[in-house]
Amino acid sequence: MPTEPHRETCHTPHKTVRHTFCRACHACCSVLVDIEDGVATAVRGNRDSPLYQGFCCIKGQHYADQCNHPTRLLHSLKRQVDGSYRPLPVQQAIDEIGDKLLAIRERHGPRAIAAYIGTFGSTSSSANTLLSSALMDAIGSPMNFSSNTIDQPGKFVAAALFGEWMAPSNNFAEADVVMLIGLNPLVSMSGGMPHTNPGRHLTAALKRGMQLLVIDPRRSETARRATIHLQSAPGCDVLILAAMLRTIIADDLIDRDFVAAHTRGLAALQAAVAPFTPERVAREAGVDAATLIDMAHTFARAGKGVATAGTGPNMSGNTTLLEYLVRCLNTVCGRWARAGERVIEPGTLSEFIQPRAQAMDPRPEWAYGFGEPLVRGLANTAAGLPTAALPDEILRQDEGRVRALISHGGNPVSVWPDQIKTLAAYEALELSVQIDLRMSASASCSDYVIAARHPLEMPGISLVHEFMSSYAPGFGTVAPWAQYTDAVVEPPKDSDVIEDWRFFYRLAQRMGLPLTVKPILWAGESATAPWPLDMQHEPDTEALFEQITRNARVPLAEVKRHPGGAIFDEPAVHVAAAEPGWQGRLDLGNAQMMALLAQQLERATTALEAHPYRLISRRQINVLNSTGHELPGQTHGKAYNPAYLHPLDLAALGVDAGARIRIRSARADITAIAEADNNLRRGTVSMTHGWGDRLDPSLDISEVGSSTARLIANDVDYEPFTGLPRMSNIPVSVQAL
Ligand SMILES: Nc1nc2c(c(=O)[nH]1)N[C@H]1C(S)=C(S)[C@@H](COP(=O)(O)OP(=O)(O)OC[C@H]3O[C@@H](n4cnc5c(=O)[nH]c(N)nc54)[C@H](O)[C@@H]3O)O[C@H]1N2
Ligand SMILES: Nc1nc2c(c(=O)[nH]1)N[C@H]1C(S)=C(S)[C@@H](COP(=O)(O)OP(=O)(O)OC[C@H]3O[C@@H](n4cnc5c(=O)[nH]c(N)nc54)[C@H](O)[C@@H]3O)O[C@H]1N2
Ligand code: SF4
Ligand SMILES: [Mo]
Repeated sequence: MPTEPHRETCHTPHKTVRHTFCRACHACCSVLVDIEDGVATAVRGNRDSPLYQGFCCIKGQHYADQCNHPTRLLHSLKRQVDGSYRPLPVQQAIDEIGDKLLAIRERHGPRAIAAYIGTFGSTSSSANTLLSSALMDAIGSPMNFSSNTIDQPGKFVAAALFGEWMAPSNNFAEADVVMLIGLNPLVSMSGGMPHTNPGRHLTAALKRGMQLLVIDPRRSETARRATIHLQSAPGCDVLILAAMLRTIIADDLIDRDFVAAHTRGLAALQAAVAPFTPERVAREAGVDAATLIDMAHTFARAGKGVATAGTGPNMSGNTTLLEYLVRCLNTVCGRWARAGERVIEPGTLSEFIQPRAQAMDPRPEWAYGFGEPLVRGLANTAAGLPTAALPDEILRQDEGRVRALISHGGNPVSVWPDQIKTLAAYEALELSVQIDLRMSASASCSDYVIAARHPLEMPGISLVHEFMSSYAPGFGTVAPWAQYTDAVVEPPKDSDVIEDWRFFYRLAQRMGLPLTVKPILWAGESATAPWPLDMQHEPDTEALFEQITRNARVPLAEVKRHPGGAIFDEPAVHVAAAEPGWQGRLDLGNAQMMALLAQQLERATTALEAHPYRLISRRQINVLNSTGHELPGQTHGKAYNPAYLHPLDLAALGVDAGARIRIRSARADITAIAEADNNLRRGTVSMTHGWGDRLDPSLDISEVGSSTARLIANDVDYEPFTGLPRMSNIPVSVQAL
């Protein structure tokens, strides 16, 4: 075949296709990566995966762009006296940080050192959070925070107050009904439906007759496919759940056998929900009472199913009470797996614990706070330390204050509630370290920025997706899937980037601290003993993975035999019968929860004159919190987060779509760009968080977006157990500019 002569001398790129899984979120989608000359050029779904069936969302499709992006950090940086940043070798950064941490510990004690782990601390590699926690233990500091307590912390505290069923909730694969209270899994891949290609699983489930019930002030992507959508006013979910419980109990639709055998407190619950008549609640929530009753009946009458709540209502006040009532609803309807049933998702690489048809008693001490008290009387709980209290711990005026912060795979300045206070806290820190891929807002406020390896440059195990099923009832997927991946590319030439966990390891080496790793477990008691690391010879990631998975149901070596991942459902796992003489019971009538519920009808529900709108949270498919804003292919060039309002509200305000508006809360005001959305309930303003991530005031909001974190006060309207402030359902006013 004739060829053009100049082509012959031209370099032919070496192309390969590799299996891996996406670590841009907890869904761990199985994907294929095109690699040309050692550079990842494209990512797409793996059609051969029976679970994901070729799914790869827009974030995953741009995973290579994130890795190769010109703004990607390829060297660690140190802030200079004039505020500029200069690159330095990562080992030098580690040595300097280690020496400074030792000096701070020496002068002020270990508690002066805090760590914060964000979303990507855990998704980027399963070794990361283990090593950062081991370092904090070795330092002797309890101040180990995570994004869990600015998310849905009530899930953990409610479980502590309610008790836990020691087998899974009903699985989506067998559900006749699913109730979603303020979550939008078709966008967020969160719970209520499988996080592994949720759209595909939902279509199949609706086809087989499953009923989808959605409660959301917005006709969300998920609500659009619902059998019944209750478009209630934000912040009314506790009232709605109480009314549903009242209806189900009054109409005798409860699972009497399950309730009698495994619970206590039904009478207390029945008395507590009595005042919550559907008519009264419907008035408060601005919905139709008949629809509310229909929804309760549909949920209770179906054979199997599950109710689950998301970030929206959790952030609208009362995260613990909300999650407690969700547990009550599932339990009175008996939505838990029974003895002899096959466990649909028993976990693969996580430590295997035999599910049993029995209830674990409540552990209220995990809810009421333990350990050293923090500001506002907050403390550690089953959900972890209250992250919303950390800025105040840094800003404390006494000797006990926090002086150093290591932030890893999270972005405090952009996403912590109360940005004004967070910025002040960063100013007050003696040492701030940010481990990141790019110059995020938090990086630009830190003394040291550690350039991390991109996940495509690191081996990985898909453990984080397995943890979804133990997060809360209704989370998880429909099969035990696991995947191992090697690093599919090497970091760019001349770069100096580090696997996150090695940063913690080498920091410990520099500080002369031996590290002992504790197993990760989200539910149950671990049988895996902590293991000490060899501090002389740095282990490789493989060796850590071997350790982490050593009590797994399926050996890591077996998972590695399937480069594209696989379903590991043999041998089947069944729910075992209760242990003889077992006494544990779930508590439907916790006195404190019942008392808190009684206060809910009395609360002021009328919108304040000054702040007639409610700002509600949401997520968007193409970015993850503050990540991905810099990738034009991903944002389609729309590098901001609009403030969505109902067209009639826009008209009433005299605001055109695309115009600038001022949104004012009791805490602060922000400028935003208005957009019309007739899917919204009137009176709400729907916005994503994490935007405005570049702090340069010369940038226009159309280039960076608007920060909703500025509108939040972290110390006014917060939940007493977890310290979670109001981060949705925020009273605001809206004005044309
Ligand atoms: N108003 C309001 N506030 C909210 C919420 C809300 O709904 N409304 N949601 C809350 C919730 S649920 C959460 S979880 C938090 C999110 O809290 P965070 O996890 O703290 O925030 P992210 O924006 O996810 O931060 C991710 C950071 O990790 C970096 N990163 C991305 N990929 C990688 C990687 O592979 N390795 C490393 N080392 N770094 C990486 C990104 O550049 C970014 O700086 O925000 C909370 N804040
Ligand atoms: N694409 C994408 N996926 C993500 C993320 C992302 O940023 N982008 N973030 C990840 C993170 S950190 C998390 S925690 C999960 C969260 O996942 P989800 O909990 O599903 O979060 P959202 O998608 O924001 O859906 C929350 C819904 O609650 C509604 N809502 C707001 N306030 C209220 C209220 O008071 N009551 C009721 N009933 N509804 C209300 C909103 O309109 C919205 O539709 O998503 C994860 N997945
Ligand atoms: S859903 Fe999550 S894991 Fe899957 S492709 Fe999108 S970002 Fe990646
Ligand atoms: Mo989250």
